[in-house]
Amino acid sequence: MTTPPVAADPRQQSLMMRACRREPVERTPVWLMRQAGRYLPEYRAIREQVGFLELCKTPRLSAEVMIATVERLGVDAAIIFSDLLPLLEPMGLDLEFTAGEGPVIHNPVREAADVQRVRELADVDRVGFVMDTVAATRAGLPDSIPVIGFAGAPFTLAGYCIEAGTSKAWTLTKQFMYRHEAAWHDLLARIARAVSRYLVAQLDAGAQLVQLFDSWVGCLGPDDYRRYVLPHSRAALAEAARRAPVIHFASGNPALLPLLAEAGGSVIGIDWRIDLERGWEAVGFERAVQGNLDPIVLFADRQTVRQRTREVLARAGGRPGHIFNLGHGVLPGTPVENVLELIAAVKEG
Ligand code: 1CP
Repeated sequence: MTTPPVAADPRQQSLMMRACRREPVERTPVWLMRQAGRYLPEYRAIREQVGFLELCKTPRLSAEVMIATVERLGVDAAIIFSDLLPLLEPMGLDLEFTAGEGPVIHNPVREAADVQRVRELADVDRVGFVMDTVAATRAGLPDSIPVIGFAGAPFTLAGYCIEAGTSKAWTLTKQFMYRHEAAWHDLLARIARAVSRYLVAQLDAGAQLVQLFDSWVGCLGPDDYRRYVLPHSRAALAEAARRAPVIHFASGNPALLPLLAEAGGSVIGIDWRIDLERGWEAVGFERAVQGNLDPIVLFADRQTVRQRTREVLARAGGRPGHIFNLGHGVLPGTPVENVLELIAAVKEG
């Protein structure tokens, strides 16, 4: 497939794509991590009919969920409706989403030798449903709305493989990392190669950009990030970054921001634990940034939501290259009217 030059391609001229390239925009683009999910009654209604993994594996429904969300919220980008974890299935991990408890992996990686049974993806056919979701989502939206593909970062995916699910402190993951350094690097290299292929396949299927989620890497300090994680995140991103903008997001530790930028990404995601201006300074003003309202602010009254939204915009200081988002995903139970208030406030500037 030949790609038209940026200036001639209407899909490259949206607010979001121009902000990724740090071009001037009429107003700040806005979308929200986890913008489709359990806080939306329409989504809960669909989930009463189908299980979560089944929904992910039904591209027509997944596309419908995200298209309806984009239309309802009036956001400037559509992340595909999928999840970080289905990629682990063709890699040999036995994944289940249990009601209420979230993801469970029935054959976790616990000993160094277990890494040998983690297969890197030779091709992406077994997650072809994700590429079909990208194509169906793209087909259902106007050129002004870019479609974002995504994957979990090597650390975050390794964390799920080792813990057998989610965790608060990622203690087993860190124990594995410190005790079995060679096997750790082997595991992350396998995951990084799979993620790289997966991101490129989503771009080939029609996504305009991709986001790498390192949701839980904030449990590490900067020296450990550099030693145990950075080379693998860099490997996961490099090929996609040659073709399209990449958003590199991590949560939990602002001290990692300069290292995230070093690993790669034309846009760096910033959480609320640092103010946006200082976070941007740490990333470097030559890159775009995405963030960073605390998602729990959305549980306050509408006036507070509006005021805190304006404060984030003020911290961006009118520099080119700010994409408004939360510092992490929308939480279940968030009042929908406050999400709409936030979006209206960003659009009013
Ligand atoms: O219906 C349900 O009960 C499932 C809830 C749900 C949903 C709606 C899960 C389970 N995943 C998703 C969708 C999802 N996940 C999207 C699609 C877009 C959207 O919702 O708008 C995306 C981009 C993700 C990415 C994702 N999955 C992340 C990264 C973002 C973040 O929040 O850091 C992570 C960590 C996951 C893992 C995951 N998926 C689901 C659960 C319960 C979990 C575990 C979370 C944890 O470890 O605590």
